[in-house]
Amino acid sequence: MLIRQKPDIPSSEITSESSYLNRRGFIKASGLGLAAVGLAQRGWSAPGDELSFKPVSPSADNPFYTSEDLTPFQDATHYNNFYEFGTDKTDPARYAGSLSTSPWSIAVEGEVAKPGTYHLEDLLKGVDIEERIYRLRCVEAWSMVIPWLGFPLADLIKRFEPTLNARYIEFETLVRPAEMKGQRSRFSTIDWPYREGLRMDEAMHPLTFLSVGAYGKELLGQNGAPIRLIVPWKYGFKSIKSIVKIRFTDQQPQTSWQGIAPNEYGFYANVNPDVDHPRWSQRYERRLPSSLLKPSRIKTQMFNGYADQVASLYKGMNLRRFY
Ligand SMILES: Nc1nc2c(c(=O)[nH]1)N[C@H]1C(S)=C(S)[C@@H](COP(=O)(O)O)O[C@H]1N2
Ligand SMILES: [Mo]
Repeated sequence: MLIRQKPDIPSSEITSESSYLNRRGFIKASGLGLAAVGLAQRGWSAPGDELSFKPVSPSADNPFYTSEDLTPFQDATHYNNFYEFGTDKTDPARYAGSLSTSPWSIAVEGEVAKPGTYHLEDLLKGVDIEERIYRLRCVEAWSMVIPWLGFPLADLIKRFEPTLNARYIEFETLVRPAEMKGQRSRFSTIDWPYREGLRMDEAMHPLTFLSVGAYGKELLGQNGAPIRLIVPWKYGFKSIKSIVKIRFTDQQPQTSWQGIAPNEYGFYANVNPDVDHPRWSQRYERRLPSSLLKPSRIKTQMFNGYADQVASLYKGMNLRRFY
């Protein structure tokens, strides 16, 4: 999957949004975007390495695309939530570099015909990495637009052959206090591992994505290397990072944030401007980068703008009760 970078592009430039877009043009023009070098040859080990991928098709009716401005790489990688590395927005960028992501494996458990522990390289063998430009909105009312790289979660789920009892799917993040500073803190509110879950139909929905990269490169630690979930119509906390376990169950899993404050963070967590968080409104969001002088305040959209695709999943449900 490695694209050898042309030496005439200085690496200092690669991180800016405009050069990312230029490089996309470059990749397309040279045909490199689809030139794959086998993953097995190199493992899946180096956050920040170039990735080859199928670029998103920029058409107005493509749900995997938006024409909104991309969040600059610097903001997307330096304003993060990843409590395993601390609770400050700048902690993940500062401390996630200590996480070693190779080797990496994912345990698959519960209601499936093919449980087991799978090496990430094996899971990714032969997988076509595609690009999707998705909004991600944090429950704290900021949002970003990020060119994620990855593949549909549904493609992976099918390979494990869930049984008819598999009504929900639960995810867990790595526990490794030696490399995750936040897990060593005595003041941590989270009972590790970080846990999240989806209903099976949400998990199988074509928008639901497993990301292994962003901005043309393998994910950086702070964004959830080596593999994290993206559920673009839900508040960001559902999009669990650095996944090491997937469990299929017949019962709705208990999630980390529900455990901390069930009246604030529901299981569904669908973005909904009409349902306030108990401590703040959800009507508006700050699109990063945002500052006091330029707050970039925009209206939050129902289901984060993905209502056409997902509203039918919740037909007949009281979205105030199932928040
Ligand atoms: N394991 C784990 N995953 C996590 C979190 C976390 O603290 N730990 N934070 C969540 C929250 S609240 C948000 S908003 C998104 C942020 O993703 P980003 O930093 O890549 O933008 O990650 C989510 N995934
Ligand atoms: Mo969040």
